[in-house]
Amino acid sequence: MVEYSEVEQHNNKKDCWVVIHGKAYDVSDFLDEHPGGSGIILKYAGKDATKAFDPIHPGDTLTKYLAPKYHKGEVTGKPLKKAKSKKGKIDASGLSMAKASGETGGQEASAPGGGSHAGSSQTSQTGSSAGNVVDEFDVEYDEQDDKDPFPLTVSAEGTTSVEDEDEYDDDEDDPPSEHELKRRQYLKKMPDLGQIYNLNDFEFVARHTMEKVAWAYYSSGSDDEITLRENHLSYHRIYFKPRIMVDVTNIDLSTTMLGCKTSVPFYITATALGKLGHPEGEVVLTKAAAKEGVIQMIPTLASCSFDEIVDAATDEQTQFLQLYVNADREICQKIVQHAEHRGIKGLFITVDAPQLGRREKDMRSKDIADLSHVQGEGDDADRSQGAARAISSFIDTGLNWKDIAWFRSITKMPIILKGVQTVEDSLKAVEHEVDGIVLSNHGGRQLEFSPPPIQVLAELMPILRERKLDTKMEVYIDGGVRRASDVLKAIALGAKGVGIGRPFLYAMSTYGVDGVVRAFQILKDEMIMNMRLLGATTMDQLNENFVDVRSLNRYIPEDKLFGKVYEPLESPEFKDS
Ligand code: 173
Repeated sequence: MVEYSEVEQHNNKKDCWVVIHGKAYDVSDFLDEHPGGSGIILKYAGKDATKAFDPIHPGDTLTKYLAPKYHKGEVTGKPLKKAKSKKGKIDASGLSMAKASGETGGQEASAPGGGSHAGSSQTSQTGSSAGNVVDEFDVEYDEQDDKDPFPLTVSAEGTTSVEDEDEYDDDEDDPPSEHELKRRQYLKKMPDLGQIYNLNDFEFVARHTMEKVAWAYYSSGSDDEITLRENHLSYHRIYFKPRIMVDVTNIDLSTTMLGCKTSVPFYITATALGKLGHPEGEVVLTKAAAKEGVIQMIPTLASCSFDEIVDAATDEQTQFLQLYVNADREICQKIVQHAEHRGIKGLFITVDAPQLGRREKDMRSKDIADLSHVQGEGDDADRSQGAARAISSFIDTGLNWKDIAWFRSITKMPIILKGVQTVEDSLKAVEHEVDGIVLSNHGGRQLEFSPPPIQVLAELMPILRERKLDTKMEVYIDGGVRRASDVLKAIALGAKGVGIGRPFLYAMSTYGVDGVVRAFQILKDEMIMNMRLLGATTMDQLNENFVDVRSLNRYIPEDKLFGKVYEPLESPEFKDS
């Protein structure tokens, strides 16, 4: 047993303890070895680091990597509280000072736990100034909605609060930010799941209810996010060529991927850090996938351990593995062979991320520079690294075509390159006899101006067919998919399956397993309808004759006048009370 007051003494670089899940650990000797750098740990020196730790580290990390002598035992007592401003209120003038000194977005670094499932959060503030409260949600509301259901007010003393609510949790170190107060209001008034009609609705609810850091991490794209947007918008430049007078009574959505049967032509693609969105992490997706017969690709950088995710699956379920290739090939081999042993049906090697892209939303929200409480740590902390960049340092920048032979030598699993972005590399992949490729630009999170995958697919498939190479490997695609019509366009153009990432994360982060199941059902529903209206009853029947891609590379001017009179679709409403 250790007293909390004792833990609080060990709060510097030479002598650093942290509390994780109620236990104290001495991490002083480990600071310099931490793959994410020492700064992120020092932020929690002498404090509870559980919320930052959980999304990034599988449950067995501490027992596996920290020798028993560093385990200091159960912690008793409570941390000394910081002085607070008035209960339920934020001192707005204090916040504006933080902003003036450049400390904007001073979020707790990688504070985990988002969505309705998270416990109380621990965020500091975005700036605002007394008498002139600017809230990001207000701004968004101005654009999208007539009325902000949870307006912020500024009182005479210059304090800010959400109307009618007293939201200060006594267990919190710091007063919650305006943003955080508002998020909690939205959380209480979430639309019922029945009010969610499409995948964008999940995204809308997620944007308002997820913790800021989690939302920033999931939603961000690289640079100006042009590729992120184009991934989706490019689907709009493809039209269908529907057939009439076809008996469409029975529709079959099932297909195969790498020889494995699946109920639908889409799969859950790999996305890192699931516990940022939901405290149970990726197993939420696994459970939902089991209910609806959807294939799941397990990420290397999941919050749950690989075995936890495999253990959560039923015997009938199919899972693939996404692999970030470790520069240490021994580790890499162990991961791959363990996956094969556990029944993984495909190895998806990520090839578009020798370095992580600059994702500025993410970087801003993960400012780890707040080291003011740590002795000996000044203003020189590296502010540029989001958690993702920091934990990706193991990825082998030397990965190249010759390595495929090595992978072949260590596994019998099908090998698929994930992140192919050109026709040229697709043809090279055939030459190297891989079993498949995923046309992908990592959801617009890596190279800005990498082409939209659907555009590459439309260019690639006729070439593969002409050279009789289309049967040599399976072609998958991901990025920007939000509707079943997007999925069907890709299948018609020749994709074997379509990966969907963020929408399922948003469904998971907002409504848990039920949310993800509903997301699957919405897509299935849309797909059956689309198939009937297209005049096709099975995936096999869909081919390039069902789509018109002539507009894919065409600039379509905006019609401003029409834009003014058109009434946009609505997002689900948060409840009044
Ligand atoms: O896109 C990502 O964020 C990603 O793939 C990643 C890579 C390394 C660490 C965490 C996430």
